[in-house]
Parts: sequence; structure tokens; C-alpha cells
Amino acid sequence: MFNVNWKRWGLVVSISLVMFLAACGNSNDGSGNDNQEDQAVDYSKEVDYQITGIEAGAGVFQASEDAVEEYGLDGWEVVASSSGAMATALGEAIAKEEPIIVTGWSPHWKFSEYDLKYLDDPKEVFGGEEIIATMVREGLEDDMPEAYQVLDNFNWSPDDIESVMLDIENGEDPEVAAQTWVDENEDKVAEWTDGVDEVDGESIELTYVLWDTEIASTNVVKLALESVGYDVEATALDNAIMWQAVATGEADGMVAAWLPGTHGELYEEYKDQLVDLGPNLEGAKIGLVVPSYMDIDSIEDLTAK
Ligand code: PBE
Repeated sequence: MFNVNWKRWGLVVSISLVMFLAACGNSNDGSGNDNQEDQAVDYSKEVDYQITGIEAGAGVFQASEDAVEEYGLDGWEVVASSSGAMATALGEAIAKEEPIIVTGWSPHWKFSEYDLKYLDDPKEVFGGEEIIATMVREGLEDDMPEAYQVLDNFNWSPDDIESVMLDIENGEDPEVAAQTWVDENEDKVAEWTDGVDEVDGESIELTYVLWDTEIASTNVVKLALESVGYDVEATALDNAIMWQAVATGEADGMVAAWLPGTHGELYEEYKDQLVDLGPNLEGAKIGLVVPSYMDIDSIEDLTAK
């Protein structure tokens, strides 16, 4: 009995020693600031106290402004632009190995294209795992049961959406990229449309925002609806207007609801006026994103002006 216990302790001690030595080794790992356990560099000044944002109506933009406040980053600015401009700025900074902090989200092609990381968010301002949900207008189930069924069935994975996004990023027209994915994934599309009666050119209006994720998903759903006979129009709007359009019935539906955090306030505002068809994708996330070559891991490593 005694012996066995001692052996066990011996093992625990050896494992701890190995882990300790490994940790010591890491802390000197090419950081340039020798013997310092905490390698975080404060990039605040270098990035000019700016977070490169996207559309001001995006949830991740608002969450970034909340983060500035919660982490006491006085004098910082979340600079509004567009998803495309953010991606361009990110690419340019990476080409020059310069520091940059962007409002980021996944799934997104930028993670396949570049080495990136999310900054830790110990205060959980950006929330945890997100889903993307489908919302339709009240009455759609009665008026257009076939479309309702397809929209209700629509469901895919981060890998699926990323492959469409990457094609678009590489210069493919969004409609062509969506068609390529549909051709290569007939079994998945069949799951959304199987048993759904054909319609005869009925018009349906989807709405979305010009974010890379939503351009990809909306184009794919459009093709699925067309395959059962719908004439689909997809209108790009600002985020809040997209939610309002479905709530008021001006649009029939959208597949771009990021929950529970990103669009949580809009959901609260409109949830009684629309029909929530649940997740169409699981495993999404938002946060502050930086190139991996930056020696920083947490939002807490940034400082006020
Ligand atoms: N996004 C992409 C959106 C949702 C989809 C993360 C930029 C937002 O922040 O609202």
C-alpha cells in the first residue's frame, strides 16, 4: 500500500517538474525581452489608440465600444468603416508586419488567409459562443409554407460557409461561389428541400447585411429557394433596418441573426414581432482580433491614452 502511494507521488512530482521546466523554456522563447515572464507588449500607442472597426451598426462594433469602456481604455476610438475596408486594412498591416487591432468574427476567411488570434476578454464583453439564427416574418408559414420549410431546414457548418467566403475573397462572384458550393453539396441542399412542394415563381424577399458571412449564407439560401421554384430578391440593408424589415413584414426573412450576444438587443426589441426559426450555424464568435506576430494576448494588455 505504502509503496504504491509513494510511486504515485513520484509520478506527480516528475510530471510537475517537466511542466515547470517546459514553462521556463517558453518564457525565453525568442521574445527579445529576456527573463520576463509576462511578454505582453503594450501596442496602444503604436496603433494610435485605434481599433479598426466595421459598420457602426454591427454588433461587434458596439461590443468593441463597450469593451473600450469596460476595460477603461480612455481616449481609444473604434473607427467605423466597412467589413471590406477592415479586411483591406488588416491585409495591408500584415504585409508590413505592423500592429493592428480589428473588430473580428468567425467564421471568416481571414482566419484561413492569415495567422490571427482573438485577444482574451476576461470581462466577457464579447460574450461566448454565438449562433447564427434564421428569422422570418409572422404569417410566412401560412402564406408561403414551402419557403418557410426551406428556411426552417437551412443549416450548415462553419467549414461550409468558410469555403464559400474564401471563394468570394479570391475574386469569385458571390452567386457563382454559392452555386459551386451547392453543386458540391447536393446532399445537404437536398436535406433542406426534400419533401417541399414546388412553387411557381412566387416572389420572396430576403434581407441581409453586406458582411462576408451573410453575403455567403444569403446567396446559398437564395439558390435553395430558387430550386423549389421561388423568385428570390435579396436586399442588403443596415443591421438594425434588416431586423426591423422582418419584424414589420417588409421582408420575408433573413439568415443573419447573431445570438445570443451580438444582436441581443435587436432580438429583445423585435422578438415578439417575428418568428425565430433557430440556429442555421453553430460555433460562431466575435471579438478583437490581431495578427499572431503581435506579442499580446489580452485586451487587458492595452492601456488608456
Ligand atoms: N458580424 C458579422 C456581425 C454579424 C455578422 C459579426 C460583423 C455583427 O457584428 O453584427
